[in-house]
Amino acid sequence: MLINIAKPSDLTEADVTPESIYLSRRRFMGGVVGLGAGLTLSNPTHANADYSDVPQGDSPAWLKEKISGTEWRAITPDDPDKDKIAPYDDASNYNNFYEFGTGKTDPARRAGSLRTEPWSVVIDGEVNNGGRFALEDIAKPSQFEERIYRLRCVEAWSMVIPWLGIPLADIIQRAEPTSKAKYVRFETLVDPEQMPGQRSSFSLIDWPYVEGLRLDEAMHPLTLLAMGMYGRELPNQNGAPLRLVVPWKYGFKSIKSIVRITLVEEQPVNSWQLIAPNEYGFYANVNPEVDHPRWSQATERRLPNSLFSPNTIDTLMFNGYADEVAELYAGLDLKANY
Ligand SMILES: Nc1nc2c(c(=O)[nH]1)N[C@H]1C(S)=C(S)[C@@H](COP(=O)(O)O)O[C@H]1N2
Ligand SMILES: [Mo]
Repeated sequence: MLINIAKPSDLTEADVTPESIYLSRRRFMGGVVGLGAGLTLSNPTHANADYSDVPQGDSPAWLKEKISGTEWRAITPDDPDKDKIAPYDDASNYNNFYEFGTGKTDPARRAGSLRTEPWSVVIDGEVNNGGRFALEDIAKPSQFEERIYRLRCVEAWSMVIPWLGIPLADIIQRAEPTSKAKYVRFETLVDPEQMPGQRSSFSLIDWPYVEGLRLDEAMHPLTLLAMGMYGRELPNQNGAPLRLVVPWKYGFKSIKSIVRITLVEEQPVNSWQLIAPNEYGFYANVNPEVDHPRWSQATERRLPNSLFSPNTIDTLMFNGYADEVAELYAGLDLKANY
């Protein structure tokens, strides 16, 4: 499969428009931006995609500048009626981020203590061009893009979230993996002073929170390093200033507040695998046919919902991204490799 994502130079002026103009224009434009085969794209009038009420955060000037240069050319889920973007208030107040507590509202209440500036990321392991890089230098050479993706948590709820960021493949290519590099391992910050969940002696997780991808998954064009959402920087509770988004996998793969990216030879063991290996695997591809030992994965609650309108929908294979990613797993037993 080849996803032909247009280069900035291929885009017309209408495709690369500052946010403010874009936001007012987007509701009136009908055209479909022509990108390559495979990806379901992109009606710029995607239902309820209006971020004008979203409060702006306070991020450094370089990040604001990158965000205003975003290609507002969303790669979207394919059903704009059903796949409505979650209101910002839901996406930023119903979170899993155990570094700030295990309750869904703990991260929004407590993540204010995280200092995201300055921030640097170590890129090391099987690479020729590793080191410690300021976030700004990681972001600078890449074009920011918007990606409207479904996020499906293994707990059987989901949301549609508009992310901003850069393909992970950009970063990995620049690091120049050696021929031994087969997997990518990610780590979240460890700092109990800033992260109250890491001070709790009852914590399940052996910090840092760790995740991993196979190198071909990491290089896949859908795999995003997000630095923003809803047309602004990431709120801390969503993993500021840098988090992974892998839309065809359960949400726990999408590790937040990343400080280290290591190219490795062996398959990394992720935090949830360590805690309960019979419940959480390395792959964690969304799959309605492979149930979690304690609950079914056949359906999900699409948020926002309510008691009177539970909004239960069928879960899709690979979270609806099968056309793009199924061939990564040709020949792999998805029941054994959950
Ligand atoms: N470091 C870290 N990353 C994490 C988590 C976490 O607890 N710590 N939770 C994961 C889980 S279970 C989910 S569902 C998503 C939630 O992302 P969101 O809060 O932005 O919706 O983040 C993932 N990334
Ligand atoms: Mo999750």
